[in-house]
Amino acid sequence: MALNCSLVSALFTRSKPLLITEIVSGVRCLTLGSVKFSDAVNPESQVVSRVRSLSLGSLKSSDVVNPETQVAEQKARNEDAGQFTELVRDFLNPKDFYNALCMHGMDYFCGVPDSLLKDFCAYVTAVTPKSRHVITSNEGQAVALAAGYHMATGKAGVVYLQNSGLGNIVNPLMSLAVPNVYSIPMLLLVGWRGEPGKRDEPQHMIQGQATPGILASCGIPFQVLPDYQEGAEQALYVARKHMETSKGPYCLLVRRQNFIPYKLEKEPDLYPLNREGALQVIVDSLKDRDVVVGTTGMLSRELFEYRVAKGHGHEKDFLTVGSMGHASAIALGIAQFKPKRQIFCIDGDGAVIMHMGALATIGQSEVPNFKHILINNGCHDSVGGQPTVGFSHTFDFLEIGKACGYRSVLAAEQPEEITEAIELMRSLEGPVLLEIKTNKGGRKDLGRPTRSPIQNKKDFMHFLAIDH
Ligand SMILES: Cc1ncc(C[n+]2csc(CCOP(=O)(O)OP(=O)(O)O)c2C)c(N)n1
Repeated sequence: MALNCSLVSALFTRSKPLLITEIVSGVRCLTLGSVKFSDAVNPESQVVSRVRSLSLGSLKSSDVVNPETQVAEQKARNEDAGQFTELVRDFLNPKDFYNALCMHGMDYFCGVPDSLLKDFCAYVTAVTPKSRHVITSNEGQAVALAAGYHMATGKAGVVYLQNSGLGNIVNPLMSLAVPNVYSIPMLLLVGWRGEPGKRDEPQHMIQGQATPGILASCGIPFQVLPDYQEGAEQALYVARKHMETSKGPYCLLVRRQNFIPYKLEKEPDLYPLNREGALQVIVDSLKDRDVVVGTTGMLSRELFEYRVAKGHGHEKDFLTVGSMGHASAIALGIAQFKPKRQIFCIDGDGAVIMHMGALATIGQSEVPNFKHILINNGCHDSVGGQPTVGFSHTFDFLEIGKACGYRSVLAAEQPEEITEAIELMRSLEGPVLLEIKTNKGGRKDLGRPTRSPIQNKKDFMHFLAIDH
């Protein structure tokens, strides 16, 4: 097949390559020394500050407070609290907590990054040798890895995850790690999204409420990780003692903003676009009846905002707000039963890697209208930018896609290449895989969908019902 484009840098058929805050500012109500209520915070500024830190709608960039500023502001409020120490808001330093873990003999780390743990995960990534830190494909794999580590060393590893990943660990926890089966001690460090009483997205609210119950039904003892160093050390002591005696997992639930910021060094940009730039080119290249399934994380939020900016409705897009790694299977289910429509799944590298078995299922399915677009930014950008294997020189999504049975695979980087590749995908028999490598990073002022998941599903089903 001759392609009149420098745009698609690689295209293969099956056999041969063709080409191609809640820092609510509420604590500052007392001055140092004599208590003067005249200094109490103006309630209006409190409201502004609250909106700045947490609005679920779209934010203006000027309204966004960076974490360092938040910490500095909070330190100032803490000073204002004076002798009212009960009003002080504490933070754990990732470094101190890391050192405390090591002192308790827990110096092997594995897991899937989480936004609430991002500063801790960033510190682990920065200081731990590769042999003692593995960012795993999914959370269940981390539990299994920690089990292997324990059997080889007799020690307990640290498994970190977001509570969204609890479902992924239930099987290896219950059939491998718990005291009544193989009895494997490990420390689970779980970011508690959707903690009751905190504002969060619908899927996190449900998971957050269920989190203690899930742990309890699995028989995993847990406590909330304190936000001050002495408390955290005490919790680690309890965890270690528990793991020594019961020889099973112990869990620390990590609340929002428990850690002060720690940032990984920014890597140089290698590609013409970032995820959002690539997504916008994709959306601009789609046709009216095309169906989109967006992956978990920032991508679906960017998609939602771009539809607003373009004056489109949202009915063409299914936003996979949770269910990380399952967008492609959702799209496959649609493609099988909507053969006249072109189904585009827009995926992320972390998500594809998390449930990479989906590539085998898709590759072996004979679904000509399934079009898979993978935006590979080499990291879990939505939760702090910790690396995936997506950019490794010895790893290749397109080769995997080919080996799984995708009819064609393509690569594109430049905007014109992406447009041309999507046009080409439309004419090719699926399943087709297009990889777009991008820079990491996104906007800080990204809003969240203002349509609920149920509204999204209803609109989307109406759109799917159009049968021509
Ligand atoms: C089962 C599960 N584990 C972890 C998360 C937290 N999480 C949300 S988005 C994301 C990263 C997704 O990475 P990728 O697919 O590469 O997309 P990017 O954020 O880089 O655009 C993670 C780990 C989750 N939502 N669900």
